[in-house]
Amino acid sequence: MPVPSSFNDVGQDAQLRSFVGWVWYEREAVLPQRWTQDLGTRVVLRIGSAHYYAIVWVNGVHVAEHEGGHLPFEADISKLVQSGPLSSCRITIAINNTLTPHTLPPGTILYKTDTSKYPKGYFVQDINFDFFNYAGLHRSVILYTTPTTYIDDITVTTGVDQDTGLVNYQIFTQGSEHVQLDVHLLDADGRVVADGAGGRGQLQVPAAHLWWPYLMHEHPAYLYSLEVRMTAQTEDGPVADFYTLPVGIRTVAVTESQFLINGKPFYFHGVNKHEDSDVRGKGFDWALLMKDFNLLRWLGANAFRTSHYPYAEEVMQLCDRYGIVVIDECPGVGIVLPQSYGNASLQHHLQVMEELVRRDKNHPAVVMWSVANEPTSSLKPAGYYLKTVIAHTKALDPTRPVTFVTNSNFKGDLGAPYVDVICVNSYYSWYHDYGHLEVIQLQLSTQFENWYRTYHKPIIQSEYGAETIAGFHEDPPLMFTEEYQKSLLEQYHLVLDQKRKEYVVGELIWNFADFMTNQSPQRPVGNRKGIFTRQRQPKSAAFLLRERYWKLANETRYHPSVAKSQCLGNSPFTL
Ligand code: BDP
Repeated sequence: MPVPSSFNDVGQDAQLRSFVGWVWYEREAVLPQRWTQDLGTRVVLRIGSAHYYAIVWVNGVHVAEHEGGHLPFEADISKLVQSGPLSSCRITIAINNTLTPHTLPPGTILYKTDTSKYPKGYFVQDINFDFFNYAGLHRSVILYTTPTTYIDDITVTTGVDQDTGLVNYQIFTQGSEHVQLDVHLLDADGRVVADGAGGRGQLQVPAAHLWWPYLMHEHPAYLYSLEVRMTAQTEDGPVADFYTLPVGIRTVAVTESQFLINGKPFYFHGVNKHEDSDVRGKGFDWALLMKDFNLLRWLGANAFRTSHYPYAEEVMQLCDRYGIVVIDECPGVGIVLPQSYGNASLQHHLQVMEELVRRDKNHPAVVMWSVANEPTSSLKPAGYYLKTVIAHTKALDPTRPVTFVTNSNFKGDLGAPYVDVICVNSYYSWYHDYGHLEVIQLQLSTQFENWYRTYHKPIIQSEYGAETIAGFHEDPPLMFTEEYQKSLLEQYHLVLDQKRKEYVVGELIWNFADFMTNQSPQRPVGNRKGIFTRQRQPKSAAFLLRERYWKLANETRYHPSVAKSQCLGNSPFTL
């Protein structure tokens, strides 16, 4: 079985495709002698993503267990590989994709006991989310080394004072109390612009280049490099560790009606995505990733939401580099049953947010955390649950707003009081009043007005869209045709254009591309609401959105003629 890849679509075996239970991966790696003989070397096994529950052994010895399919985990395996003359290392990973009411996402195993209909022991995995539960080793498994005294973690937060950039850093080391830390901040040309020393401090960058979103500024996504050098005297002699972290200097803030980046109003015009493609399922693939980024840039999209789980780290790194703004969502999708709001679920959800924030906190592209998608937020226990997860996330990261994405009625939503931005999904003229495009404007205006009147918080239309089979055409538009998708979007845009002048701060289409789901009578080989096909070819709506997004980019672009310190040409962006 190749890694990284989902196992489901690689074979020709229908049973493997829909398999629920334990699968086993095993691989022998030969390590360099220095790793196995130098006791000052720390050898680490890192697993980028194993969906869903994983148990790991090295040379037959249990080294790690991890719950949750979309975040990395690691194990220090030094002792195991340095204990004998062998330089080989047998890595065994058992993975179980079973989802229960307490996993994230949750699911239920339904046992079918009617023996007149089902064979003995028959069960199915039931889920309340709309994407295929691909499983396996979705991201790379790597072995790496550090010295035994090493840099374990860095937290960077940034601020701006007039035109001085402020970079606050905190460095955590392991292995020795007596370390020396030297810090340098380098600009994009490699020139040192600030120095520091010690485990925490603030670097000041006069006339700083700020990190701006794609299309908001002539020079978006400016990145500095934070170089951290650790030296220590240990029993085994002097030790050094070195780490470089890209740093974007930017601020994020939310008012009653605006989302501000670097103090300027930002309008999210972008997409919801999935990690999903032919053959590899949710397996990481550089070529696919670059294609997606080229499509996003072609489209003029400045943002996406990681619906409905954290994406690969490489995705986040590219967002930093290209200036694509991210709403970073955890796998809290399909939380609908009352059993999924108990203590076991809550505790796991808090743990997942800790892992997510630890992984993604330093990405300037990440401007907001989303703790869930469409939970049953009108259920009584949901209020305390969402309040607790949001408060915990804010405590972990006080610098970013927090939200969850709702499809509940504004009157009964028990989580909305705790979010910074209202993110609302609606499918007018698709799941409701289907075929009746003429009701969209009224229903959408009412939706926005209700939410704003109740909460006085900025609103993002976090999903809207229509199922569309590429190549289906009917005019006047009929459901499932490219014409219908386009017309539906146009109706939404008419209202968005009014409300974005007031308090709507973004629109994210559902979905960037067609994706695989469970089989159902509503899903013709997956969800077809993509503006691109699963093979990343455009439907008509992609051209419509492209025109709109570039127009929005020109309108909402920050014009620095008002800022004295920067000077830009006035030429608009062109398609
Ligand atoms: C929304 C969900 C999303 C679905 C979409 C749809 O958030 O995951 O795929 O509906 O039905 O409610 O297409």
